[in-house]
Amino acid sequence: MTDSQAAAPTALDPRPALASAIVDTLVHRIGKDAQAARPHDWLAATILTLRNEIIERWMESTKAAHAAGAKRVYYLSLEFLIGRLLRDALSNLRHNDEVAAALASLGVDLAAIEEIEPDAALGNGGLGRLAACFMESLASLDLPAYGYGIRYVNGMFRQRLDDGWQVELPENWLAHGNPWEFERRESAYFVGFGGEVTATTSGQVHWSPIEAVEAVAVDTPMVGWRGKRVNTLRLWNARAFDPIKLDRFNAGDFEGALAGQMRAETLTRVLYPNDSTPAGQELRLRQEYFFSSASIQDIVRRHLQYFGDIRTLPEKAAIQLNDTHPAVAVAELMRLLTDFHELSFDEAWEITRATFGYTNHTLLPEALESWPLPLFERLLPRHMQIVYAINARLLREASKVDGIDGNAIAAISLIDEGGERRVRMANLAFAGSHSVNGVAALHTELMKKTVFADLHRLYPDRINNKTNGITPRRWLQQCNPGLTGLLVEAIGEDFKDDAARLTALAPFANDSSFRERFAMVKRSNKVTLSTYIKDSMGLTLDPDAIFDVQIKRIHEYKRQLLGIVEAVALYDQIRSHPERNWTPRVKLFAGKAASSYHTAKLVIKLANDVAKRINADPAVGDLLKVAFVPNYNVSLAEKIIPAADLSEQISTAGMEASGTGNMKFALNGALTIGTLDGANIEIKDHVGDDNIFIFGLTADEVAEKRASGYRGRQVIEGSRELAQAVNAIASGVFSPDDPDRYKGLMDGLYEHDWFMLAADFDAYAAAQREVDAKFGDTAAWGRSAVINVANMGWFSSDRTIGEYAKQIWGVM
Ligand code: 73E
Repeated sequence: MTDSQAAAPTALDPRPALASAIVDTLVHRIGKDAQAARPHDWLAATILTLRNEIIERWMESTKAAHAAGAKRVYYLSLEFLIGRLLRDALSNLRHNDEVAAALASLGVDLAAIEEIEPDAALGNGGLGRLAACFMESLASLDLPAYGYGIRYVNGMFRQRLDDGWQVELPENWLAHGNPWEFERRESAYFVGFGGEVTATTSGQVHWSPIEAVEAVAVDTPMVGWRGKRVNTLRLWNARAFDPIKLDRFNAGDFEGALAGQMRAETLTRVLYPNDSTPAGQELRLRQEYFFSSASIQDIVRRHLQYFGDIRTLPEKAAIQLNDTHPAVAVAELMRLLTDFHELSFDEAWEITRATFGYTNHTLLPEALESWPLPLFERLLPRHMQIVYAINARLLREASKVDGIDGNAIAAISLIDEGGERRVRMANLAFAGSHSVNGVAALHTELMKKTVFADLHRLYPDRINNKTNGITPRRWLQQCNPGLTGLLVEAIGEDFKDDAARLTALAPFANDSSFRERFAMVKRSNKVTLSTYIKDSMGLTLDPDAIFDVQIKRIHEYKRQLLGIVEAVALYDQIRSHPERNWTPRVKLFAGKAASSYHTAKLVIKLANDVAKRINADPAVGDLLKVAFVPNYNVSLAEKIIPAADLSEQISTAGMEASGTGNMKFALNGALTIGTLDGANIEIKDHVGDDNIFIFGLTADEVAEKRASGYRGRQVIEGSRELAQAVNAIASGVFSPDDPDRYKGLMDGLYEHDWFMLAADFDAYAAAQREVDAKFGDTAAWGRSAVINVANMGWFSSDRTIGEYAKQIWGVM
C-alpha cells in the first residue's frame, strides 16, 4: 500500500501481497495462524499492517515540518472523543476496497471487524468530539500539530438501562490492547505536587514538591484526508518514579510498597463523566496540572531542541486551550520561563500571552471552573504565587482604564472574593492569551455581554468568534457511503477535497429523479438503523415513518423533557382524533447523564416509561413509536445520523454555545427543528428559512422573561395540550408502579421552569405539526433536504481550522 490515491487493485495486483502481509502480521505479531485467529486477532493484524504505511507518512510529516522550521500548533484538551479509527484511517488513505478485498480472500468480513473495534471514548460530548474533528482537519490541511491530553484507562462509562434507569459500567477500551498507540519512554517528564517554595537572597525561586509522578507519552497517529499528513495525538500516562518500594515490600508491607504506583495510576484512571459542568474534585485539578505540565515541558523541550532560543517560542508554537481545563498551563509556562530560563516576569508574560489562545465553550454560570484557593495553594504553591503576580499586574492595568470601577475590578480579578476565595480559571485563561474565542456567533456576542463583559472592556480586541465545524470525512463519507456515492454521481468528487463545493448540489433540489434517489438512500439508512434497533432492543420500526431524533448529553438546558412532553401530547391527540391524517412518527432519544445528575437520570427514566406505554398501545399502533437507544457514543451516532429525517436542536435560547450534532444531521439531509440558539442560527442562515423549522423565544426574550419573574404555571394553565400532558405525567399515568415518580419534575415546570419549557411548548408543538405536513409532501421535504446538504459545506471543520490557523495561530 504505497499509492494513497489508488482505490482499486491495478494490473500488478497488490491484493495477494496485501492478504499475505496481513497473514504475516497475524502470525508474527499476534502469534496466531489464520485457522486459530479470532475476529479481534484479524482486527489487530489489519490495523498493524495498515499502520506500517501510516508510520512512514508520519515520519515524513515530522521531518518535513522540522526541515521547514515550521510553526507548530499544540491543542491542549482534557478530552478527545475519537471513536473508532480503522474505518477513518482506511477511508482517509483510500484503501477501503483494497483491504476489504484482501480480507475477503481470507474469508474475513472487513465491516464485521470494523464493528468490533472499541470506541476511544476519551471525552464526554461536543467539546471532546470537536477536539477529535480538529485533529483530523489539522492533518487534512497539512498543518503540523500535536494534540495533548490524558490516556484514560477508563474513558466514558458504558450506559446500560435497567428497567429504564441508567446504570453506569466501566468501559475498558484497552482490554484487547491498542494497536494504534506507541509508548515513548524517552519522552517522560517529572510532574510535582505540593511541598514548599523558597527564595534565595538573590531572588532565585525554588519549588520543592512533596510528591512527584512521571508523565510518559503515548502517541497515536492522526491521519488526514488522502493521507496528506499524519500528526500526533500525544496522551500522557502517569507512572510512579519508584514503582515498588522494595524495603517496604521486604518488610511485609505489600500495600505500602505499591502505594506510589497506585497513586500515580489513579491520575490517569478515569475521565470525569461531566459535560458542561466542572467536576470540582481535587483529583480533577491534579489531572489538569499533570497533563498541562507534561505538555508544556514537552513543547518547551522541542522548541529548544529545534530552535535553541526560548524567546522565539511564540514564533514557532501556538498553544490552544480547549476550555479552561488546561488553563493552569499559563502559570506553568510562566514558571518555566522565570524559574528555569531566568526571564524577567514582564518578558515571560509577553511570551506567554503571545503563545496561548483560549476557547470558551459554555457560559452556564455553574460551568465556569474555579478552584478553592487553599486547595490550589496546597497543590501548586509556586503557581499560586504566579497567579497572584499576574493578578497584580492585571488589576494595575485595569485600574488605569476609564469606566472600570470597583465592581469591574472584582469581576476581572483572577481571585473570586465573594464567599470562599477561589481561583477563576476562565479569567486566568483570558488574561494569559492573545486570543479568546467563542464557538458560534451568538455565543461569542453573549461572551462579550455577560461573563466576560469587564475583561472585554479592558481588552476589546481579544474576543473573536470561530464557529465550530465537523469533519465531513467521518460525518459524511464514512458514516453515509450511500449518500456519498449519490453525491459523486451528481456532482463528481470535488466536494471530498473541499466541502464548500457541495453547493454544486443545489440545482438537483429541483430534479425529481435525483430527489427520488436521495430519498431511497435515506430509506435504506433507516432500514439499516431499524434492523439495529430490532436486534438490540427488540422494537420494530416503520422505515416510512418520520425518524425524529434527539441524541446528545442529557441536560436540562438541552430540553429532552420538551421532546418527551410533546410526545405525550401527540399521543393524547392521536388517541382523541384517530380520524385525522397523522404522519407516522418514530421519536428516538439517546444520550448519557452525568452519574451525579439526578434530574437528567430521571428524564431518561421518563423517556423509557413513556416509550413503554406508547409502544404497547394498540390505539396508536405504528403512528407513534418512542425509543431510548442505550449507550450513546460516536459509533452509535454514526449509525443514527444518516437515518434521521428530523434533527431536534431545541435548547433554551442562549444556553447551547454551538452544538455540533446539529451540523452532522443537516449534512446528512435531515431537516432541523430548533430554537435560535448556538450554531442553529448560522445553519438557518446557510440553508434558508424555508428549509428549517425555527420556533420559540430568542435569547434576549429568555433573558427578559427571567428578569421579569416568569413562572411556568400561568402558561401551563393557559395551554390545554400542555396542561394535559404535564398532568398526565405528574399523576403517574406513565409510572403506575410509582405514581409520584415525576411529581417533583412536573412541579418544577409549574414553579420555576428556568429552562422555559412551558413558554416554548405551544410554539414547538405547532412547529411539529408543520413538520408533519411538510413530510407528507415528499417533493417539498426532499427539496429542503437536498438544499440542506448543498449548503452545509461551510460547517466543515476544515473551514473552522483554517480560521484558527490564519487569525489566531499565524500558521496559514
Ligand atoms: O454547545 C456545546 C459545543 O458545541 C457545548 O455545550 C460543549 O462544547 C461544544 C463544542 O464547542 C461544552 N462542553 C463543555 N462545555 N461546553 C464541557 C464543560 C466541562 C466539562 C466537559 C465539557
